Amino acid sequence: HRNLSNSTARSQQSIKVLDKEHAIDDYTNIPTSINSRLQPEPRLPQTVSHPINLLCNQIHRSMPEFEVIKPPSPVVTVEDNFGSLGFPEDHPGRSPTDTYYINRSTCLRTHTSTHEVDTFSKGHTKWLLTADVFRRDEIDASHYPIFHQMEGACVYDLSEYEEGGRVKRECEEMEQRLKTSQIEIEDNVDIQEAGGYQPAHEQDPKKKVAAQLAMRHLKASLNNLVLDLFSERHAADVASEVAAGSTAEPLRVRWISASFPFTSPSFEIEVMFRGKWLEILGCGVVMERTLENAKVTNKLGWAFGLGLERIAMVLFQIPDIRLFWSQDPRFLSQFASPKSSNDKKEHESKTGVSSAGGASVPDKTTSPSKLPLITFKPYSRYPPCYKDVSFWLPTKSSTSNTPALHENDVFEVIRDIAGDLTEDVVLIDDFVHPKTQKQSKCFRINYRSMDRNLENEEVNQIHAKVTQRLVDDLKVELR
Ligand code: FA5
Ligand code: MG
Repeated sequence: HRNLSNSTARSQQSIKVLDKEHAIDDYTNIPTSINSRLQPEPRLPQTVSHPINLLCNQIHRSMPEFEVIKPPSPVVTVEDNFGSLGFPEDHPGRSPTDTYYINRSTCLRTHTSTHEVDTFSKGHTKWLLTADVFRRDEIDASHYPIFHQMEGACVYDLSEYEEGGRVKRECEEMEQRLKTSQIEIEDNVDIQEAGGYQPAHEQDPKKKVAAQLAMRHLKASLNNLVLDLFSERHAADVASEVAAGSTAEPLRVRWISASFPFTSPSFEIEVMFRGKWLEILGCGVVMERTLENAKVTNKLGWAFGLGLERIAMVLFQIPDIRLFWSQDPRFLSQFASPKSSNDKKEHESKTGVSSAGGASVPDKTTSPSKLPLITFKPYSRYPPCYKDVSFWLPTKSSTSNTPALHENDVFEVIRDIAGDLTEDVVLIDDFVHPKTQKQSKCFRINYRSMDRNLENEEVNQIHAKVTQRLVDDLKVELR
């Protein structure tokens, strides 16, 4: 079921990824649009004043005891990405509909957890690692095929979990700070629903107590990180809500139960953003099996994986994930100055001089080691251009029980051709013909550039290419 939408690679035996030739097989599915954007190291976290860079720096400052690990290449073994973390063979994340495979044994990392076993096995016990990750996924304002995660993990000796030990002391300190915080963090998670404590912990009473304390330490640590990142933003939003006519909504944060093959219990944190819950991270108590794979014994701890774009979207009020890749100075310049935009406004009204246009105002009050309270101001929204495509799905072969077509395959074709010109894609109609049993789907594509106006003629040409490729590669029958 190879859906290799890369015609150059299809006629060859190998594919070149980051200057290295790799044999291809029936799993190979890396399109040119992704391959051409691979970097040995992720670029955005290193770009000074880029919102991802500002956010990373703040997290590093907020967690000073954590050692910062350099990101390895995004090309990883399937074993490191899934196997060593305990993903079962039939886990949906492993499917080529969800993951970019170079071949059956090599893929692009789908998360930074890929490097957990290796980092622990090198002896690191408290660390942060930021990298670009890659997923075949839906197309909308909060999903992008390349995004950035920061993995964080820490393990302590079992003895440190004992009564009077450092873990409990740290929990109490962190919880004290949370008590006085303005942000209310909802947490009604049922531990059993979150996977409970793994059997290895349950059997040994000492380990069970340690695992319970690790969970408490994890929650206090991440809630403190949430405070460090969002409390100023929250205070500003509350203040502007008090001022008449503002629509800013004070921050809402909640914990929910989750499931990962390498942590138990497992959780996710969501933040209310523009009327919807937005998932910003996954985390949990590290399973003993993961640590054993890293040859770490007599230690226990927790790990998390942050979705950096999602957090930056909430923090800076960035409405669309595509903007992180924009080269438009109207985007980048808004983050370039150490002055916050609120200060800027004040400056303008006092002096009558506008500091817009990227010119930075010398700043004496704000220390450069503080996260600037910037609210992104959308410079302009160009009109959307909606195009529908309706087709009959290829009929399922009687020998296979896999669906004839996965939605991610459709999204990939659209992304490969239209790139950042697609804002979102929605399935608007889906039905089975009562007589022929054939399945029909209709997708509505919203073509809109972040930076310029699209001419109807240009969109028509792109849409025609998308349609042709759906026919050629996915064997659909247009209606
Ligand atoms: C993971 O990737 C786990 N590795 C996280 C983890 C680490 C759990 C350590 C336990 C211990 P998840 O698939 O939920 O989990 O992704 C983590 C975050 O990445 C999400 O919460 C979300 O903020 C972000 N994310 C996921 N998919 C996308 C996407 N297509 N575009 C942008 N951000 C995304
Ligand atoms: Mg998730």
